[in-house]
Amino acid sequence: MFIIRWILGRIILLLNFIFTPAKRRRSVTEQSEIDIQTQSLRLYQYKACPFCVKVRRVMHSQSININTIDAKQTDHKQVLENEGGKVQVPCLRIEENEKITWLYESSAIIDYLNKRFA
Ligand SMILES: N[C@@H](CCC(=O)N[C@@H](CS)C(=O)NCC(=O)O)C(=O)O
Repeated sequence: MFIIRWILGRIILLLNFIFTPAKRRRSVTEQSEIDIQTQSLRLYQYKACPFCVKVRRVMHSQSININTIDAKQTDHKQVLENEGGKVQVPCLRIEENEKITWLYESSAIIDYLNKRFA
């Protein structure tokens, strides 16, 4: 089972690499404004999870630079479970006005990114 999942993960990464979407181009000023806003976001993810790849592709195509956190690492996984509520990726940690929100579900994350940055 582990081997099959590992192979599927590599295929997903390969296809993602081959069909990398074009990156959105913004003016330097506009991009740096967005980069400032995205500093307060963290994406908890697994490298080869298809739902995480889906979110990362949107980030790439919209030139949204968000720090990614490897939730396979025990310490990060524990933070996700204790603070977010469950171990499920992708999960977007949003820090806004001293309030932290943990947004689960790839479609909800993509909606949020599109509404805020696209
Ligand atoms: N409906 C969710 C599905 C997410 C999902 O199933 N993620 C898997 C990884 S691909 C997960 O977090 N599983 C829990 C675990 O690995 O501990 C979404 O669209 O984000």
